[in-house]
Amino acid sequence: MNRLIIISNRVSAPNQSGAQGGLAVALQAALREYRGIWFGWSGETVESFTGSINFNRAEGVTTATVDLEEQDVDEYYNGYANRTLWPLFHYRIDIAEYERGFAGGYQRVNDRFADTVVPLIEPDDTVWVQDYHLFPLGDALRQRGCRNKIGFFLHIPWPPRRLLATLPEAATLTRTLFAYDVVGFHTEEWLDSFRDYARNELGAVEEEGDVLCLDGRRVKLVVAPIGIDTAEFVAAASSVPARLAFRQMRQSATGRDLMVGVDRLDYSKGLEERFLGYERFLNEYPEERKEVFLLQIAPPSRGSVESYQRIRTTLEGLAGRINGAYADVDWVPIRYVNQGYPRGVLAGIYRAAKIGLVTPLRDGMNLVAKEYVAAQDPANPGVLILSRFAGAAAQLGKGAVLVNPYSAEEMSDAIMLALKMPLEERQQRWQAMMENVTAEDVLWWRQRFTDALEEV
Ligand code: GDG
Repeated sequence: MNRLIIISNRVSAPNQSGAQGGLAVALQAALREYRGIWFGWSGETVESFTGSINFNRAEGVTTATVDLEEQDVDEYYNGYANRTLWPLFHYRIDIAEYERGFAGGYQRVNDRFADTVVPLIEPDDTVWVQDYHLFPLGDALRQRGCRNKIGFFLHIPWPPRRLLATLPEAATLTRTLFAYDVVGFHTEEWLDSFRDYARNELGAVEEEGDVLCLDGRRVKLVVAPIGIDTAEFVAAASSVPARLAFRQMRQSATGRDLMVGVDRLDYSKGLEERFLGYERFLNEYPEERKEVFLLQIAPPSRGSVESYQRIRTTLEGLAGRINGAYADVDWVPIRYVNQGYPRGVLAGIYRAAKIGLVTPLRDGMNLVAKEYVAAQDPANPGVLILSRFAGAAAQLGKGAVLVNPYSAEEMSDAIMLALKMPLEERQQRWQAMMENVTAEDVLWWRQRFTDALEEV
């Protein structure tokens, strides 16, 4: 394969030790294998947009970043991406905000990205655009004469047709995806929803081999579930920081079972419902109460968006209420932590946890589920409790205890089941999940997508 040009909203420095989005971690691993460039926003703002590029090379990855104007960030990032598309694509039309100003800023930034990146693209390069911030970028590149192969991967769900129809720009936005050669999704379900919209609302026609055709443009659809860098994570789980964290957790648990949740502080992750499910468990099984506690790590994200400030306040209240109602002098049910930790430390904490709680209300994939599996001790693995509504359930459904996160009762039952699960069953379930996490890792994902792109 020739050079790979990856374009995403943000570019983050390799091996950054703090909290990182799943996408950042996956792309760094993928890019290390290829010659290529990772292009995107620096995270910085300037008075007026210049399009000047800042190049950097570290750990085998070349990054190229641009600064945006404050208005760009307000309308494109905080606005259209985080206040319009993110809630809508996670089925939350009740909090999605539809404003023309956001849509205008979104298109402007996509055009700016296209103007800036076009001179970097050589004729043999393959271009791979990432995620919902950049739906129209392929179209903008085509308008500037780019004839390269261009692929697009969506990291979040594609919502059902009738929900998407509430977005004023739904048709235009979906139409722009036909500028790509290949469009990828984590699951069959998200792909089906896209196809359903394109066929029924736009009149796209299906051709053999998951190809959709609209106004003479053809796009191939692929399911490519993202994985983690499994070998790296398994190694991280026995690194020195992991072993220290493991020991520290076990000591502070004083013989009790640890349940762990690790999520960006986001309403899609079902944190409120998780706390309520746990509260239900505490209520239903008083004799089990002090046998277990929940460590919830939730680094804040998107703090300038109001719905994120709200969820933060709600969770603080809920954690306080539950701890207030149930805590004793020698035990607190929830340790609620609003900061990020280095990956090695996370891996050690996962390994120390008898239960991994991954219960989003809706999630494109969810990498924490896979990291939890990869970090386990094969001789004594923990149990993954996983939401049916995470993309990861399609791959890990055989080994995980699947739950409906909207039901506190189901969550409570699942916690009880996991706590009492015999070693042999835990090992069998873990084995099934680990086989998947090993075989379908991040490099497999990249290969599956780029192969599809090569073939068209
Ligand atoms: C989007 C989609 C899809 C979290 N806290 C810390 C930390 N993290 C890392 C985790 C994991 C990543 O962040 C989160 O990834 P997820 O996949 O769970 O979720 P999103 O950020 O919402 O990612 C999602 C993903 O894109 C990829 O396609 O799976 O569905 O929503 O890697 O470990 N990392 C560190 N410290 C923390 O405190 N170092």
